[in-house]
Amino acid sequence: MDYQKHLKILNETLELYKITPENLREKRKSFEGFPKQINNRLVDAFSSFVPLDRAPVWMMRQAGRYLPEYREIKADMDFFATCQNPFIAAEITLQPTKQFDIDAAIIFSDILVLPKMMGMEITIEEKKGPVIANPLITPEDIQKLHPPNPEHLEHVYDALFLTRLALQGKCNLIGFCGAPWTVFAYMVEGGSSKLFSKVKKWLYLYTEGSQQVLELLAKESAKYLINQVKQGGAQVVQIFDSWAGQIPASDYIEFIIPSLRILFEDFKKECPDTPLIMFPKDQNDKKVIVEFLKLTLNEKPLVDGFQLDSNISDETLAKIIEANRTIQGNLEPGVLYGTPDIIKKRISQMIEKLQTTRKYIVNLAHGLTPDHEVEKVRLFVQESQQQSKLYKAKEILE
Ligand code: 1CP
Repeated sequence: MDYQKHLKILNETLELYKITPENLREKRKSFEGFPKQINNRLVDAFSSFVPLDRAPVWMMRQAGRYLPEYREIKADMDFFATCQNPFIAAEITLQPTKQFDIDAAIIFSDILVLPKMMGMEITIEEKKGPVIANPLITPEDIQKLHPPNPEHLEHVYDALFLTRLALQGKCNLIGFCGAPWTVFAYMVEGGSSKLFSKVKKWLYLYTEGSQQVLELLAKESAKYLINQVKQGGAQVVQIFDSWAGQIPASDYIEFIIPSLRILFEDFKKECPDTPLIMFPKDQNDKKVIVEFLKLTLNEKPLVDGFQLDSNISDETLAKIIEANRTIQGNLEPGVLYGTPDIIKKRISQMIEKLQTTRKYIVNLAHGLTPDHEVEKVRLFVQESQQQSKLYKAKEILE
């Protein structure tokens, strides 16, 4: 397949740095000094000192099917083929940065890339989403898992490296992984689920086996994130726990947070200065957030910021802000189906509520979906920036 015809944004960078498929790996391994950071708003939103003219803005799932230029590439290539080709993955990552004046790019990949490299046979099917041919059924199946061959993840670091070069410091670059619990849920359920009955059975019946897998995923995810930073050039990392809300807060604290702690600690030992954002979706109980806030290493927080969903309570929010951590979010993505008036109004309400801390990043409460319109997404970005700037100006006057 002639993938090179799809490299519309990346081409200039490849020419500038004389990068070819043959020399990419070697260039990355011997490269020093990324382009100077011109826009560092995302990273600065984790500092208590650097002044910001407005909150940074980016969107979860900003690269994807609602963009015609993404659909054009996808018409030719299978999903994991797009992730595994670093040139294509970088091109797709860059697409929303050309469409919108956003402050961050998130690497185009998937939370299931890691378990795929650990022995799970995963495909992404149209309309169905992820499908796993060999799910974990009983604890004996744990033996099927193996640590990923580090070679097999190098393409992700290559894609990050290419993206960081192409961004030319115009915005920050985010790396990510799935949280152990959410990845484990896919590995057991065999794909998307409504009831999560299989993974709950594992958690409460095969508790020891579950802990074993969660711990293995935590350790491998930490290595993966460290490499995304050190080898690829990611400047911030986010951990997606999309199915955090499937179990009660007390069980999340007892069974899930210990594995997350391993992930955070391993990561922060190697990358103490790289901001880490946690997204415990639908797990808003104050008890859970307090547990996260308690986690430290050498007196520094392990979790630097929280992605908020749309149901965060005022009480939980106050706890996070009081602990001086960054907040990110949280416009309900469905609002972007609405009229310009309602979009503007909801943005204004969000900013009034969340920009009360200087450590604030504008985002949605969950990802964009294929049915979002590009123009409405553009309105979200422009309007959020404008309103955030006005809010800052008002703050200074007062
Ligand atoms: O057909 C296609 O085009 C594939 C659709 C798709 C895309 C665009 C999948 C399969 N993954 C992705 C990319 C992706 N996935 C990104 C890219 C960067 C960006 O945000 O722009 C990211 C961060 C993810 C993360 C991801 N994958 C999550 C966590 C975030 C979330 O949305 O909750 C989850 C749960 C997945 C699993 C997954 N992979 C793909 C799909 C369709 C799904 C969700 C399925 C489900 O609801 O169970």
